[in-house]
Amino acid sequence: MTWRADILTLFPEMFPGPLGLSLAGRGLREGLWSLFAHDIREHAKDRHRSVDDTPFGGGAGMVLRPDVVDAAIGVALAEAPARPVIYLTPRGRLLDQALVRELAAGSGAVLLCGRYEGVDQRVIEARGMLEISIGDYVLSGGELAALTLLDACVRLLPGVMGAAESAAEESHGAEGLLEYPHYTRPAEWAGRAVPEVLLSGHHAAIAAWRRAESEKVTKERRPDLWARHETSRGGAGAIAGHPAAA
Ligand code: 6GU
Repeated sequence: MTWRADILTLFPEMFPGPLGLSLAGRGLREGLWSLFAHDIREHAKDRHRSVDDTPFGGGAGMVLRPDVVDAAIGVALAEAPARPVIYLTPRGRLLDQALVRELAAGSGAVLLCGRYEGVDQRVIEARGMLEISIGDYVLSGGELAALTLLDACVRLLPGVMGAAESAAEESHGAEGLLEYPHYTRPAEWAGRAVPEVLLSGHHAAIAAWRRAESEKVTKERRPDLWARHETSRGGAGAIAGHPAAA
């Protein structure tokens, strides 16, 4: 079976969007993964097709109804049940490469994109949703977050990227370090030379220089990643322990 994503959204026209281009798009056309965008509004119960309502307790904005969202999830899961249901929200746990690897290693995901103020808490709990955020800033909806998460997962699927890129992901990403800087021709440009060692043809020296550059930039820019790199390798599974992983 191919890795399958079902998106639940009020804006299905946003998909596949950028994922229809480049390597992800080619993989999609070749059947290496599949994507189905569902309009949440198709699961509205009333003749006004309402999907949201005002929040109990008052306040601004609208909340997606649990019955409508639950029906949409039911239809999506029926196609391939053994998948996590992910709710994209700035309240979620931060997406990182370890979680991306776990999701890519599974059979796919159902991705719920919120709009308005959010989704009724009861359906989040009833469906055992995994709540995920892509960073500490606020987007106007979960759609761009879903596209981001999918891009990160799909590039890890077998056959989507060339062998060279796959190998790079293994050696770099798995180490938890930032990448070393890259250079190409011309060897001198605007009075700036390429680091001498890269022109030496000395493969061990080049590897050592790149490693040192990776460590330097990680220490400087991301002390949090550096600390994690130093203390642990891998660690507990990112999804393990979550009800949706069962
Ligand atoms: Cl997943 N959704 C929204 N609306 N904003 C976000 C986000 C998600 N992650 C970061 N900001």
